Amino acid sequence: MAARRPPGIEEYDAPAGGWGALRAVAKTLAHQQIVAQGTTTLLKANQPEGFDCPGCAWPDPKHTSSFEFCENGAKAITWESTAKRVEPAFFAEHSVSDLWEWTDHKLEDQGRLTHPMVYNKDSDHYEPIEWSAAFALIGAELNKLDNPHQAEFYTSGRASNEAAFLYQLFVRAYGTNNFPDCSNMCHEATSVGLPKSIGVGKGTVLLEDFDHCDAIFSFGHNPGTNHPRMMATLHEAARRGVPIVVFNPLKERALEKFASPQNPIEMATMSSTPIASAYYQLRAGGDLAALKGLMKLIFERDAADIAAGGTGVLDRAFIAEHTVGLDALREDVERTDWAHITAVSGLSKDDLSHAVDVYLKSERVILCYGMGITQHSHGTANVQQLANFLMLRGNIGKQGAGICPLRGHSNVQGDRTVGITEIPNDALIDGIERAFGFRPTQEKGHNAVETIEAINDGSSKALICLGGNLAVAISDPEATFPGMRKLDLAVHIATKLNRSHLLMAKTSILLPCLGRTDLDTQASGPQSVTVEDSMSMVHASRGFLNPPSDMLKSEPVIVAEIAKATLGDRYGIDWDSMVENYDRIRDKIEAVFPDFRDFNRRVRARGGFRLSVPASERVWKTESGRATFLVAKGIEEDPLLTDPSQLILTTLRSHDQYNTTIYGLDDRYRGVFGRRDVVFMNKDDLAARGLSDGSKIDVLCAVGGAKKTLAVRGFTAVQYDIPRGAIAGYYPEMNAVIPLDQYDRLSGTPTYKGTTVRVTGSVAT
Ligand SMILES: Nc1nc2c(c(=O)[nH]1)N[C@H]1C(S)=C(S)[C@@H](COP(=O)(O)OP(=O)(O)OC[C@H]3O[C@@H](n4cnc5c(=O)[nH]c(N)nc54)[C@H](O)[C@@H]3O)O[C@H]1N2
Ligand SMILES: Nc1nc2c(c(=O)[nH]1)N[C@H]1C(S)=C(S)[C@@H](COP(=O)(O)OP(=O)(O)OC[C@H]3O[C@@H](n4cnc5c(=O)[nH]c(N)nc54)[C@H](O)[C@@H]3O)O[C@H]1N2
Ligand SMILES: [Mo]
Repeated sequence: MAARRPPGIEEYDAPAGGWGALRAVAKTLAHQQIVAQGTTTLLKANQPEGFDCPGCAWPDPKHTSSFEFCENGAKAITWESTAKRVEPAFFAEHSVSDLWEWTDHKLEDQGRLTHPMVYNKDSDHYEPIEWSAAFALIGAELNKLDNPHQAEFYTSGRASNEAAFLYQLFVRAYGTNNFPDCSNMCHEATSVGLPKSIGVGKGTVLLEDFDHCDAIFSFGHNPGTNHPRMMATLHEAARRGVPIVVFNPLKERALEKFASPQNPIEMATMSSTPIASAYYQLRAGGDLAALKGLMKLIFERDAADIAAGGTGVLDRAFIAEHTVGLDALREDVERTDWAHITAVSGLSKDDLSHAVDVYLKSERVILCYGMGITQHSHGTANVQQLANFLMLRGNIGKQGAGICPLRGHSNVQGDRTVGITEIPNDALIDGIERAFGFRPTQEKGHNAVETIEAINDGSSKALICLGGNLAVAISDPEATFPGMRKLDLAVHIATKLNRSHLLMAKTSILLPCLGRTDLDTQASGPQSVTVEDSMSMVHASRGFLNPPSDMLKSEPVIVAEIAKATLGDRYGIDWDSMVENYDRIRDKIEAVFPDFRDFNRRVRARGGFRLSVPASERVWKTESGRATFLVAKGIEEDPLLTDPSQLILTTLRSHDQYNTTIYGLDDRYRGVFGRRDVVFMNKDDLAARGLSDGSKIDVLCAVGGAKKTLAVRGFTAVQYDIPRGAIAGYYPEMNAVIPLDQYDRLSGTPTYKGTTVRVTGSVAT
């Protein structure tokens, strides 16, 4: 008889996609009470005249995908276009202290915010405020600060290019580069790492490249849940016989087998397509070791081939013409011994050798990666070793090959492109001076972690958030929450209520805004915004639903009004004119960033246009003018090598969530239903601690300088197919064990996928 599993834990054998996905879409529509309108809404997503799906940043072939079948896109859209509302009566009924006790899921599930609100500390309630009064209050508070560096301006990656551009203009005119950004918690390792390797911090492939590749390598991303439209591409490649080699500690269902809802035969026969041709379950944090192992084997094979009279397996012509640094890389890799590689990666030399067979057999290789690579103390090094691996065989800048970071938020890449950065380069500062006649400061500003540190030590006193849920997304709530409660000013521009809005500053203001799906009408008529996808394609997005309330303003308008209230007519910037017609914002974007030449015309073409990615043409904007092989510090410092009682914690998104937005409590493909308080563990790691499937456990942080041990207590251990030495739990719950001071020193990215912890039987009562 099969052992009894903990409550809510089941085996789930069905493929990803298929009927399960269609059933989930229907359920989602019903839950948001929008059955009739919902289907038309879904049909407009990613169509030429429609809006950009806020679900993910994967491109669409000429914007013609049959998107209505994408389960998690449907969740993202219906969550925003819900019929539920959070009106002033809601806030009159519930005090902030009461709301604090609600779950994150329940807070957001109340629906769309409809009115600007201000916190009244005497009553402990949010109360309505006129827009004009709210803007005046924000301006007055910002102008009260001793200097502009005492304010922090956060951006979450949903913001359109137009909103983000106005926002950075406002903040730079105000006088600081304090731009904490969701990207600091996400692909910063890409933005910092790749420019040094290949001269650009973005991916080099286009969707068409997948039609020409001979192999796909996939590191640390879960497309069935997080980039669902990518499944169409992987499904097609797999059916074409392209090997797909996966490195991931967890057997993610969609990477194993996928039934395409658009394939009538798979749907009718309930069959599916295997996706991964080989699946390597490396230990969390083992990528650097695995990559060094792969490269070590490539050098070995190269030497052997040459000794046997061949010409070697490296792309010598590419290396000679386009790169520098090969010898240093070779030395580093040769110095790294196999015992360390296998211990840290959790993979055998044979495993790695099979992967190298596939790599060497393929002329054109695409490498895709996600958060499993970037959210580590060595995230930047990881990214650079991925680039090395590709460059050894000339797999960058040729058709069917390249590096493909899976971006997170649907416009996180665009926000960076139009100036959201705490480290502005000369081109950006010069561009602003050219277009607006003032020269902003170039002094480095704060990233996300530095922002929290500055708020905690009292040196920052104001926080403005253009979307997002910073307090919950960042590590260590015990350090973050009290700091935020000491602020003088907190302003949140948001669509839905979340926990960050309940950390009350002396003055707290909540400003409701239009979302992607809403019709945005300004003086010149209905407006479109623009976004940039993972492949640097820029295209227009136009909402068409009646906004949830007449009171809502668009993000560009809100930013412009805050700017006017704060700056008056400083530098003569004509904010009103720009928001009357967003074409005028785009003209200014073009004036600052020459790459957007002819922006308004080109963005009106079907499918939009691509921003230049010089590395795709083998033009290298690096210091040496060449692609650069970079050496990463060794792997011997892995904590498990010195203390086997420790474990590496990685954190995951469930299938029913969008970052801190929790749509529901199921994680269907991993067999978890109705709960999130679980930790996935290997059978032997459980046994070694006298624990078993279903034991109540505590997860205790084993690193960092926090005075008190950070912990998550009373969670349920779930025996799971995960390598020894690694455990996994859900984001954001697990942020409670991740100290603020654990991050990649090069990119500032927190160690969300590699925090050293201990697990014990629970002492929670
Ligand atoms: N539906 C939905 N879509 C989303 C999001 C969402 O929350 N929900 N979030 C959006 C955002 S902002 C982002 S950044 C992306 C995130 O998309 P992903 O990068 O896919 O996100 P994660 O769930 O964090 O985990 C990635 C994968 O990394 C694996 N992994 C964990 N640790 C390691 C490791 O050390 N090495 C390797 N090789 N693999 C590891 C995990 O098992 C998991 O499969 O998705 C975007 N799209
Ligand atoms: N442990 C752990 N922590 C992580 C991660 C992890 O993998 N593990 N991932 C990190 C990553 S990759 C990211 S990107 C961050 C995400 O961090 P954030 O981007 O800050 O978080 P979200 O959960 O995406 O933000 C959700 C909120 O955005 C608001 N919102 C939604 N749509 C709109 C809109 O159109 N306009 C405006 N103004 N507001 C809107 C809503 O109020 C909603 O409550 O979290 C990071 N934190
Ligand atoms: Mo992200």
